[in-house]
Amino acid sequence: MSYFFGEDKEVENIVHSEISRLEEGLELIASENVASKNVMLAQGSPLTNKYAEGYPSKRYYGGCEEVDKVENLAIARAKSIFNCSYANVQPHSGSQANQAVYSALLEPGDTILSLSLSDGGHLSHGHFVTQVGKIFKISNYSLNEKTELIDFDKVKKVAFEVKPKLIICGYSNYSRKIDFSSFRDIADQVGAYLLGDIAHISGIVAAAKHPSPFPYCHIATTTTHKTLRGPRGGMILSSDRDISEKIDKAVFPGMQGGPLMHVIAAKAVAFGEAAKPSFKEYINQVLKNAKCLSRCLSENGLRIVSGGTDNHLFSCDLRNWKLTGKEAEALLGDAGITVNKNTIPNDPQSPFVTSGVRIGTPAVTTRGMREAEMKHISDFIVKVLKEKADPKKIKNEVLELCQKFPLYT
Ligand code: DSN
Repeated sequence: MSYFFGEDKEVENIVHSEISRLEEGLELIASENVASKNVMLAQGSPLTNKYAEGYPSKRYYGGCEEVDKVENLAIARAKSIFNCSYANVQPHSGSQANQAVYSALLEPGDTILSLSLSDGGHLSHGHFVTQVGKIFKISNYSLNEKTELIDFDKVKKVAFEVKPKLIICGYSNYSRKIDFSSFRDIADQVGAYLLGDIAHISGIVAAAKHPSPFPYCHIATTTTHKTLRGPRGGMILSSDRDISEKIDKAVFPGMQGGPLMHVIAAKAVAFGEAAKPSFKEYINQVLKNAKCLSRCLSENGLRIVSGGTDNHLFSCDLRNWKLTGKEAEALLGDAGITVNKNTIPNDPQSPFVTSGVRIGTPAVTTRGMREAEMKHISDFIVKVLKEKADPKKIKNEVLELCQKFPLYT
């Protein structure tokens, strides 16, 4: 695929090099995907020029008739695929969507209860290095040490101790289904709101291959670019009218200025794609591929956190193979395989080193890869990380595989 920037060869060259990197390598970062050409065309459209502070029919600028239509379309499609009565499609990112929820529902000093970052939670769920961690009191629940699954006894115990105003479920590095109903039981017992951060799994929810956060969560947030395969951005969903009004005010004017109307157009395109039967088939294959790849690696002696996966990702404990996450990320990078280091539960290493890598199948599945290719990918990983083969040699084999699955034609 060729992009022409006319005069700006410097930027054009970088974009072309990035396209080559994507074409010639295996993208296994669980939070990344490959947006369609139609998503990119909408995102690259002249709608980038429009200021539209406010909401459809209630803007602070003239000339919003057309962008009103596209925002309304994105909202209608989002409500339909997630089966809820409210969507705010303006958040620029998942973290900003979460911050808008906190600002709408909480007062400074209120307590948020979330999964610790090291067990698979997310920075924006209140890590102490973030603004959220400074403004609110943060308490964490952790995974069950034996099963590495959500331990509802632990969640309940800590919820009763700290009496949170908000409980967050939904994670960055958790490979099992989320039992929203059990979280809601606990939230009701302590009088807390329940937020489902479905950033990672929203595509799987849209395809009805993971239980919906509704009606259990008061509110759900998501990014639009992970399994949902849209443009980079965020979104907030709910079916509670009082909450929705507060969220709208929290997003604008509370936190953000002008919405990115070109990105909202691209979100509308992605939501349209997610409603098609072909998207269900895609998500089905993402799940099959994640199961297959984790099983192949496990058969080669790699420990998979919690023993496997029910979604698009899984977390690998590299200690059996005497490697840190940082080392594994670099070695696989040299072989043209992109992963990210990630802490595992009770990780003895720092978050910058880690004992694990997280692996996800959304992007390679978009390329058309299936179980047969997952077996090849497992072999590449085993050769590089376990058998200590020269990554540069494996890179040729990776390239051969990638050339059979062109990304941009
Ligand atoms: N960075 C995203 C992820 O990789 O899960 C979350 O923000």
